[in-house]
Amino acid sequence: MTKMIFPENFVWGAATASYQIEGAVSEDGRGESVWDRFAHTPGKIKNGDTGDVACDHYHRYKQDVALMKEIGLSGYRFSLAWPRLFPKGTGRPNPKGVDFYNSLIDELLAAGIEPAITLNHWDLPQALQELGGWMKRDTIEFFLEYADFAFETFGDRVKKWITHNEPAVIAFNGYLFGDHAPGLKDPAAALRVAHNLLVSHGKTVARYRELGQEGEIGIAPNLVHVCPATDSPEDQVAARVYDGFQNRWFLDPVFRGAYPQDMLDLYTEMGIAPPIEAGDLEWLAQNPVDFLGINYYTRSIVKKAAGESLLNLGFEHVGSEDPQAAFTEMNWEIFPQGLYDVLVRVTRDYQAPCIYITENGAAFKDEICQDGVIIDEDRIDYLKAHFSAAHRALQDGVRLAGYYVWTLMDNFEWALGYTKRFGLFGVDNDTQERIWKKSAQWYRQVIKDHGVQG
Ligand code: IFM
Repeated sequence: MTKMIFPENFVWGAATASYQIEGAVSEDGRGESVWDRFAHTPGKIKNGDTGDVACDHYHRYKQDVALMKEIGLSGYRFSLAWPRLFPKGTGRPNPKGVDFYNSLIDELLAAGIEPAITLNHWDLPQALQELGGWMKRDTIEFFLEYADFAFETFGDRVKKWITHNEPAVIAFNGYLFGDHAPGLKDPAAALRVAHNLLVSHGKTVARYRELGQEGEIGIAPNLVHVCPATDSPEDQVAARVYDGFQNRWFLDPVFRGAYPQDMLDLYTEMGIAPPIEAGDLEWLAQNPVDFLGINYYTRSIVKKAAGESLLNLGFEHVGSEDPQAAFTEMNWEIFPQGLYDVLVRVTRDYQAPCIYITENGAAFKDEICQDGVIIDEDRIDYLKAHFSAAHRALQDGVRLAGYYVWTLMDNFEWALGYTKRFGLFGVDNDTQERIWKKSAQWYRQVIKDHGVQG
C-alpha cells in the first residue's frame, strides 16, 4: 500500500442513525415511529429484534462521544429522531427531546467534533404515517415545519445538514419490496414517496437559505456502481435502466431539476409515474445543494431479466464471476473501484460542487477477540481499499471534503436486527459494554496521520 495523505481540513468522521442506536423509545415523551411499529410487527425483523434499547445511546451518549474523541474524529454524523422532537410529527415540540440533542451537540463541540445532522434517517412519526406518511403531500409541509424548528434550535452550533438519508431505500424498500417500514408492495406508491421526498428536499434547502443560516446543506443518496453483466445490447439496456431506477431518478432532480426522460417515459407507460405539480421540480432546480453526500457500499451487476418481477423494469441482478471477488457479511461484493467510479461520475455528470462520503463501511463476523480487542483485519482491509479509492478520486480532481465511516458502533441493522455488525466499536447487547475493535485503533492512526503512511 502506497502512502496516501489527505488534505489538512479533510473531515474524518463516523455516522449513525437515531433508531439504530438511541433506544429509550418510550422515554421522556418520545412518540412512536414507523420503525417502532414495523419492528414490533411479528415476522418483520430477524429474531424479533427491535430498536427499543438498541445501543442505549440516549443514556450513554457521553461515553460514546468520549470514544469518538479518543479516536480523534473531526466529524460525527447522526440523525434526529423526528418523533423525539415532535411526538405526533407536528404541533408542539417535546422539550426533553430538544434537551437531549442540545446536550449531545454541546458534548460533541466540547470534544472538538463537528456535528452533521441528518433530518430524516427513516423514523417518520407513526402519527403521520396514519395520515398517509410520505405518500401524502401534507408530509412535505410537516417535514418543513420540523426542519425549520431544527435549523432554528440547533443551527447556531450545527453547520452541516442532510435532508434525507437514502431516499431510494425509503421509497423502494418501504413501499415496493416491503422489507422496511411501513412494508408496502406498491410501485406507484413507491414513486410517489420518492417524489414527495425529493420535493421536500428542495423546499427544505430553500427554507435553510431563507433563514440565512451559515452552513452547508445537502442530501445523502445511496449510489450504486452499475455494471452490465455482459457487452450484449440487452444487458447494456438493462444496466442503463437499473442506473435510472437507482441513481439517476434521484440525482437528476437534485442537480438538474428534472427527472431523467427515459425513466419518466417508462413509468408513464406503466401507469406508475408520480403526480408532479407545477413548481415541484423548480424547487429543486432553484435550490442547489452545497454538497452531495454519497453512501457507497458495493456495485451491482445487472442483466436482462429472464422473468417477471415486482416492478418489471427488465433487469435482474447477478453475482460476480470474478474468482477473486470477496464479500461482506451482507453478501455485498467488496468493490472499491466502484467508489472511485461513482465519485468521478457525479463530478463529471452532475458537477457536484463538494462531496462527502456520508457512509461507507462493512459488516463482518468479528469473531476473534484478543486481550479485550476485536481483531477485525477484514474491516481494516475494506476501509483501507476504499480510502485509497477516495484518495485517487481526490487526486483526479473530485472535490471530496470528508469521509464518515459507517458506523461508530454495532447497532440495529433494520430488518436484519442485531445480526450484522458494522461498527468500529463492538457492543455487547446484554451489558451495553463498548468494545474496541482493531479497526477503531487503526482509524485513530489514520486520522492522526491525515491518511495512510504506506
Ligand atoms: O445501516 C444502514 C444505514 O442505516 C443506511 N445505509 C446502509 C447501512 C448498512 O446497511
